[in-house]
Amino acid sequence: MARIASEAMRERLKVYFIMGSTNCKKQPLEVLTEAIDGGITLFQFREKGSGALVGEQKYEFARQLQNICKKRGIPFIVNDDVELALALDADGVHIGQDDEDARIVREKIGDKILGVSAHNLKEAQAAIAAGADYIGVGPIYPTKSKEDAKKAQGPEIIRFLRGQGVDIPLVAIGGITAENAGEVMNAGADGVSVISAIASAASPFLAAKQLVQTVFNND
Ligand code: 3NM
Repeated sequence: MARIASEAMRERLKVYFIMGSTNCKKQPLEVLTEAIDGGITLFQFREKGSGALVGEQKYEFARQLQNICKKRGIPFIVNDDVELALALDADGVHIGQDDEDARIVREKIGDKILGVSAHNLKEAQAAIAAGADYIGVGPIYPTKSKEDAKKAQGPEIIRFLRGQGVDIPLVAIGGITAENAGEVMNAGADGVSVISAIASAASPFLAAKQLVQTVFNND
C-alpha cells in the first residue's frame, strides 16, 4: 500500500472526530455510531485522562471501535500508542510533540497515515520533514478536553502557517464547535477535529451533522 495522497488526506480531515472512553456521556460505541451516521470523515481513538482504560481492556475497547469504523469505511487512527496501532493494523497513528520522534514512528508504521500535532511554524516544518501526512494545529480556542493544552492561538495561527508556505493537509483542533468551525475553515484549514462538540453532545448524531454542514458549506 502506498502513502495516502495529499488530496485524499484533505478530504478525510474535514470532520475528524477524536474520542476515548473518558470523553463520552453515552455509551462510547453508540457515540461513535451516531457520529458516523452524522457524517464524520475520520476517527481517532484517544484513550487518555483519569480513568482511562489500559492493557487488555484498552485493546479490546479499541478493537470494538475499530470494527465499527471498518464496517462504515471510516479510517481508524490511534493516538500516541504505536504498538497498539500495529497490533490492530490500524489505518494510522497521531502523535504529539511529547510522544515518540515522528521519524521513528514513520519508520515503524511504514505507509500508514501519520499525523503530528504542531503549535508553531518550526514544529510544522519539522513534522513535514519527518514524513507527516497531516498536521493538527491547536488549540485554536480554549479547551477543557486536554489537561496540558497550550494557550489558545485563534484561527490566525492557521492563516499564519499557510502564509508561510505550509501547504500540507492541516486540521485545526481545540474548542471547535459548529458555531466557530466556519471561521477556522476560512482561515485555511482543511478540516476541524473535535472531542467535546460531538462526544459531550446530547445527540452526537445531530452535533456531527451540524459540523459536517458547516464545514462542507465553507469549503
Ligand atoms: N489536542 P475539544 S487540543 C486533543 O492543542 C487535543 O493539540 C489539542 O478537544 C492541541 O474539541 C485537544 O473538546 C482537545 O476542545 C480538543
